[in-house]
Amino acid sequence: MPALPERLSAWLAAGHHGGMAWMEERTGARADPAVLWPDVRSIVMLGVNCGPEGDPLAALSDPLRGSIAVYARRRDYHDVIKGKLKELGGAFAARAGAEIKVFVDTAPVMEKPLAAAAGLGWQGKHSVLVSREFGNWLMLSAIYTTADLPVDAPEGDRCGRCRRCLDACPTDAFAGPYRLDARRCLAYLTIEHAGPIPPEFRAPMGNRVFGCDDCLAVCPWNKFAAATREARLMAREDLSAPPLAELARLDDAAFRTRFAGTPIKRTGRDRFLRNVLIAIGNSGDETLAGEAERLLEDASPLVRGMAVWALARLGRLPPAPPPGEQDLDVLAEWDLAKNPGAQRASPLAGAGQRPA
Ligand code: B12
Ligand code: SF4
Ligand code: SF4
Repeated sequence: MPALPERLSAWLAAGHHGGMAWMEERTGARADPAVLWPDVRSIVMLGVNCGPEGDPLAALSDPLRGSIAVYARRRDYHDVIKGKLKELGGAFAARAGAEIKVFVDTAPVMEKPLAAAAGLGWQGKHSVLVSREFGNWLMLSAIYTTADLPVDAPEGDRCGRCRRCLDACPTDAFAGPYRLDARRCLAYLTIEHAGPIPPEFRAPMGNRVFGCDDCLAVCPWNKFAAATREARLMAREDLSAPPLAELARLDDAAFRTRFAGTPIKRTGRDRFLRNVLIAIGNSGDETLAGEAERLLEDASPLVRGMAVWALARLGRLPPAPPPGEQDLDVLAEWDLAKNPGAQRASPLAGAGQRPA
């Protein structure tokens, strides 16, 4: 994959990774498997079908509920796939008399271009791997091995003139076909981004409280996709479209209990509540204003700040901050709510703006 080091460097140089500083580390190993493990001779790329049971975007049309990305409505795929990989890799290593290392998601491994090179599919214009058989719903993993294996032919690009994924993006996150600016992507903003979500992305977020599937769901190649048959990866009923009023009441302990073993635990309670409050603001439903009012007194400044935004959007913001409010970021939200034209004082302001 000769173009890979240059493409990774260009993505990082453009700042498209935003605050994911871990993407800047071990770039040599990420772009070249032989730097990660000098003894590697072959890579076996695997995909597990995580296809949804119904319309993946159905939850977007109910503003009183939170929309959670398909991959997160169930048990954490890292745990499920790691177990399968160890089993498969162990059996392979014993038979081949070779060494192996297994990876799913978290190592410096570029899983999409590797999977494309191995013939599992191609990277669509949204950059995700598309499979002719499974559409957009494969989760990827890798077995690196010292065994010399025959090489499969790569899959060619089958996007043609289609650009549905690019046009469907609610935040215009693509700098061009195949080039995602993560700073504008709701999957990044709702999951990886730590601080307040820049104001320009709050309304387009709608009710997405964890991740986003829009660019995947509109792809015409999903017509061949089927729901997952892996019982441990089937959607949990209580995670499919939970009521916002219920989510807004989670304290730390309740958050940990409810989302234990799922990908959602990654954000922690405060970041998740930040997202829930934005969804409440976007709901247009005043019956949810009481939840946001209560959270004006929350211990987390991140949560208090988004409660201000939600109440302003619902037209229910009190005339002044609670007397004890001293956090500068929260007070900046009050200023912004009272004078929508004013520049945010937070150092994170503009973090999501695409450079000219
Ligand atoms: C960082 C990361 C993110 C970031 C950045 C996403 C991104 N596109 O890079 C954020 C948080 C935004 C994210 C979001 C999502 N992610 Co993610 N993420 C990753 C991770 C950890 C690394 C990806 C990476 O290396 N990015 C660096 C960039 C430079 O690489 P790239 O995307 O391949 O970019 C290529 C193109 O730009 C291309 N290119 C550039 N110019 C040109 C020009 C032409 C002509 C061509 C052909 C190509 C081309 O070259 C680059 C190198 O191949 C991988 C796991 C892993 N270790 O690989 C999961 C992974 C990509 N994520 C995954 C998923 C499921 C998602 C979400 C769908 C989750 C959700 N529902 O909310 C969204 C999808 C958003 C999207 N459209 O990408 C899956 C994708 C599975 C698949 N079938 O491909 C992965 C593989 C995890 C896994 N183990 O399954 N993710
Ligand atoms: S995941 Fe959502 S926000 Fe991110 S690029 Fe795809 S459509 Fe856009
Ligand atoms: S929606 Fe169209 S352009 Fe995007 S990945 Fe699918 S086929 Fe390619």
